[in-house]
Amino acid sequence: MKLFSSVNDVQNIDSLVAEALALKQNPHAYQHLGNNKTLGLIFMNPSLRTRISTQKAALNLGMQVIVMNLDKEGWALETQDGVIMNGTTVEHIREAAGVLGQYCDIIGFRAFPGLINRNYDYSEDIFNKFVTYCKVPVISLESAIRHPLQSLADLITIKEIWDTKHPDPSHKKIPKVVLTWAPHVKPLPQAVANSFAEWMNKANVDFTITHPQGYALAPEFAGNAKISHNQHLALENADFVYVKNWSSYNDYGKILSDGKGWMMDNQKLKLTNNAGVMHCLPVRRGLELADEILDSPNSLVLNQADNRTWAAQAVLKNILSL
Ligand code: SN0
Repeated sequence: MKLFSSVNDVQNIDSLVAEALALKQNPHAYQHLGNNKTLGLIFMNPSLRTRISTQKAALNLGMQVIVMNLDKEGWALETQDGVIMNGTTVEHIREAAGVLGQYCDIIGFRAFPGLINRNYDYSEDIFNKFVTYCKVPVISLESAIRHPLQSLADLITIKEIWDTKHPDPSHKKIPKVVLTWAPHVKPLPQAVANSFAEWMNKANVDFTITHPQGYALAPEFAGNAKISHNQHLALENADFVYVKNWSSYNDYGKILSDGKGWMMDNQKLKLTNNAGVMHCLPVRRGLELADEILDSPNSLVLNQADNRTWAAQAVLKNILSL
């Protein structure tokens, strides 16, 4: 693997999940693989889990890690080609990425969408330019429209919990997974939801997406998922419920209503098969998800965050083994 930007960069998602779970059992088994190799983590937006878990994963593999919040600590970045840079931008992504690629063997890069121009965001312009100009393998730390390390950690979590609940290896049942839209006060990217859908559509699960009218994901991400505008019906017999807000794709980047009634709470949990409740974090308590769920054994948010390390380590291991 030379690029980890979406599920399409992975040959076999089941083997990658198995590899991550093996690393979780034996974190230091490959600590010489990363000797004398440098990982750069470059952020254009805030991060907690992605930054620390990827750093931890690299350290487990014996790598050196350099982290930079480029948006705050670097020169103002120009990403458009052919502009006369007589304004506020100081350095072009062609040079910035080119330079960073000389200092690092692998680079993780994060850039959120502007949520203003859909075609521009969905072209992944900034991420793709970074990949082109840095000339070393790149891991997406969340791009304008995808968050693949999160989705891999989510799939690891689902597999881990499902297998623990059904220890008999001959069990054939597949879990019902529901992605449910949640209210929010800020227009958020579709990235986490897009990626989760993209991974679930490839995984061996029964997958439903539920959201109010107007929040349909892009068709290439929704894929063959079952879609429902009735959250109660969608939640029936769910084994896993993934809670996430996203802004509208059709009315691009907009919040269409206050989303009243869509917060996941204990009342709705009763409709499910005692589901594990997931969220990528950071979560707005009492708005997206009720405290009573986050503070209950049904919450899997810390399991997911823990699995971020093993997701990142499996990906790094693959790139280092090139
Ligand atoms: C990001 C998102 O893509 O939804 C990162 C998730 C991993 N989340 C936010 O930006 C939350 C911001 C907020 O104000 O709650």
